[in-house]
Amino acid sequence: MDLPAEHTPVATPMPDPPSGDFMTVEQWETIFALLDGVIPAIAEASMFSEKAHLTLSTSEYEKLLERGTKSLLEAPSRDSVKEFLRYRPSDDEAFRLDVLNTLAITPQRKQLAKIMNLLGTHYGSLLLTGYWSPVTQQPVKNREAIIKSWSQSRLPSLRMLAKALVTTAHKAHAMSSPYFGSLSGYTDVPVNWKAGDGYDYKFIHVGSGDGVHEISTDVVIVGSGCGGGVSAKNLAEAGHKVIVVDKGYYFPPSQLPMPQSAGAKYLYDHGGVTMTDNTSAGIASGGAWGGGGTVNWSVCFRLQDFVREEWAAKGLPLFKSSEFDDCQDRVWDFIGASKSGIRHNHRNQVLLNGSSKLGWKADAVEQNTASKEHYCGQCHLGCGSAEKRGPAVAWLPAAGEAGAEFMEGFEAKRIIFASDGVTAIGVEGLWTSRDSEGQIHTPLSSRTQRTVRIKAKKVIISGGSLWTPTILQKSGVKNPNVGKYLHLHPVNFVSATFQEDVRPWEGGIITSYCDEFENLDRKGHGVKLEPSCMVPYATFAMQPWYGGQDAKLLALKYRHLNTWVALTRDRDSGRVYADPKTGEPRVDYTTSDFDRDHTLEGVQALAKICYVTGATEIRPHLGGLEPFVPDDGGERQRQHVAGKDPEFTDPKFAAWLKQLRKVDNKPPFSIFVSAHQMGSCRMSSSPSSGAVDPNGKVWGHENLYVADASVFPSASGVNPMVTVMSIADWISRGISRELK
Ligand SMILES: Cc1cc2nc3c(=O)[nH]c(=O)nc-3n(C[C@H](O)[C@H](O)[C@H](O)COP(=O)(O)OP(=O)(O)OC[C@H]3O[C@@H](n4cnc5c(N)ncnc54)[C@H](O)[C@@H]3O)c2cc1C
Ligand SMILES: *[C@@H]1O[C@H](CO)[C@@H](O)[C@H](O)[C@H]1NC(C)=O
Ligand SMILES: *[C@@H]1O[C@H](CO)[C@@H](O)[C@H](O)[C@H]1NC(C)=O
Ligand SMILES: CC(=O)N[C@H]1CO[C@H](CO)[C@@H](O)[C@@H]1O
Repeated sequence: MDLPAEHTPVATPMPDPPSGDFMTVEQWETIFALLDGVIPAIAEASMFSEKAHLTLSTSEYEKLLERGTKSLLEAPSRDSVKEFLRYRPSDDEAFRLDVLNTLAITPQRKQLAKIMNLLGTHYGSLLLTGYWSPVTQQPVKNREAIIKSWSQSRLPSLRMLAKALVTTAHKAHAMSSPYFGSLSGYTDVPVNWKAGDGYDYKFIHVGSGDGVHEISTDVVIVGSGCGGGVSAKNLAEAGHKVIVVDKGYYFPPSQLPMPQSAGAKYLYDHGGVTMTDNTSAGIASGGAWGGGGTVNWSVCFRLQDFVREEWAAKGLPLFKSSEFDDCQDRVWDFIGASKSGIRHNHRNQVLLNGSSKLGWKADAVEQNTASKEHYCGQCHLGCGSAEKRGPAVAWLPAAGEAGAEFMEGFEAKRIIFASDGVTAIGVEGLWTSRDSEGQIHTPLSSRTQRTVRIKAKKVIISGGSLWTPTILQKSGVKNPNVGKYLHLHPVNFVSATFQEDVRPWEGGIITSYCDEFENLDRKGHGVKLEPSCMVPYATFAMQPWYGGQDAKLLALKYRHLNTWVALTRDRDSGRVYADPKTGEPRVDYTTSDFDRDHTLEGVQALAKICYVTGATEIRPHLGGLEPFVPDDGGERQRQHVAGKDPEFTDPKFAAWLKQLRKVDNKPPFSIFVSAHQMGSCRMSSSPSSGAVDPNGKVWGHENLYVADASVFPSASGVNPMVTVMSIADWISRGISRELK
């Protein structure tokens, strides 16, 4: 569909593809042959070659067509479904490019190349697949069977390989397939899109030259996200000279939301997902101007009393004080958090309806949209309306009005200390300009790079919970608590299809939640149930795989699909450290048995909610569990009586739940994801138990502060943005008093 120019965002060009030379042409062909087995072209045996298609007998093929269209209210024509089934992703340049983009930044790409090499030989193939002929010469059917057998293999390395192939294929398909649009009606641009007014940022620009460029200010803030934004506003309004730097670049509302591939590239760290070391969890963190605040889902929660008590009991009375109430109130008012403009989409309504039918606590959740109805589900890729009052829209502009200065494209490399090694006097980093056209996709040769040193009386690190500890470690801050105690709020997903027209990409992403299970251990650990974002890659990259036919059918049902998360307040934690080669954050975190027990409770609860709201298929994202599909056309679901637990009224469903518990959510094979990183430089009452003191000052150092989610004493239990902002409000006001 062609929209008039004023109704579509300005395109953000992509850089040239990365080099694919970490694998040979043969190795690439082997990979794509395997990916054909994950998401195949499907066609009738009599008419198409089995080398390029998963071929079915006429009756099988007819059945598939029937299954594919029957669940759809406004089903596309048979011919268009056939065309979609015949579509072979690996023939599509866009699909191949996304696979290349993913693998080029995968730390394990060398290992992968070795395996592909082995598979290309007869003996290697025999060993790994049981076939003498390499996969490129096998029919698609056999390739599909090979991946199935790997995914059930007793060898963890083969299961991990299967998981990696499945995730790569699902993500690339969701990012690139034109059929999400043509069959489901999804568009990258929200309905009635119109760019809001952006703030006219004037970024500091440094001339080219060999030497180090030096700048002086009162306060330098590293990171323009939720913590940095609030700190900048407070300090600038108090009359101090402030410079905010971010490694990311600013994208005005006229460029937002971006199409998926550009969004993943420019708005997130590490192409959209940072994997933990042993691939047990994928982490999404914001990486553009505005940080996580540019991509978050507008959910506003105050820190709950039980968490405030827990933190106060750790020797941090701040959290029970009225001063902290004031911090939260100030933030709340400024971002305009409110429930009054909410219009729930299908997924949010199902969560409320289902909870009510089961007698569970659930409610609507405040949005930072200043009471405007903001019926848009694509903020995950940036918000074009500028209605959401995030750092780039609200906090930093206010700081700018008060005289703060800004620098995009500046990656802080280290903190500079005075000769005592204790007192911070600034930061040093590498600045990369835009090109002469103002673009950032062109090669470095067309842009200026310069080492810049920003001298300051106070240094605030607000790089988020992955980068902040990394920067401190690389600068020689020795406290071993720096980087420890990383919490992730790990989630498991549950998807379900519904008969009715869902259009899952529309409507506010999280406008409701269920907190019935938030305190499962009586110490404040448990799960919250929340809806998830439904732009195609966000839900499809995480789908479990039950073979090629199912993968194709599911994509066809996108318009009828909903996904939720069981979000765990994790008691246990992991660790962040700097990659010795790249200097980027690496994460060592595996959801503990204690915590994932809670996640699994949440998965079961979500499945019950889907059951009582009439889902036609329930699909927890746990590898190896077949979806629940009612065999009675939903009759038992319709007979469900409010207040009853369906586990005790429907034996079929009960048996399936039993299977669910048996399959379990053991990492790395089941899928955990995090959008909430916290605690990696935690606040403490003494240097032996944390990284910063109760004022946010790094223990053992002077003039050096942290103000972001990494100072949380433990997991917040609620979506963290408002808590980050409230703590940053507290810390930055303290710094301002000190400067005076
Ligand atoms: C997809 C998504 C949805 C979310 N939705 C919600 C929600 O609805 N509600 C909610 O409460 N929370 C939500 N969150 C979480 C919330 O956005 C984060 O908790 C919050 O942004 C954390 O703030 P921060 O200041 O710690 O870090 P961030 O906001 O992540 O900011 C860190 C900034 O520092 C910059 N930086 C890092 N290292 C360097 C360096 N070396 N040099 C220069 N700059 C650097 C980064 O580029 C980034 O811009 C969401 C997060 C994601 C990813
Ligand atoms: C992942 O790493 C952690 C910590 O190193 C370890 O305890 C865990 O067993 C690993 N998990 C897997 C599945 O390898
Ligand atoms: C939720 O419940 C209301 C009231 O019973 C009903 O009208 C509505 O259709 C339900 N919505 C969904 C999405 O289940
Ligand atoms: C796109 C989006 O929802 N951004 C929001 C993230 O969080 C901040 C903090 O309130 C909001 O102001 C942003 O609007």
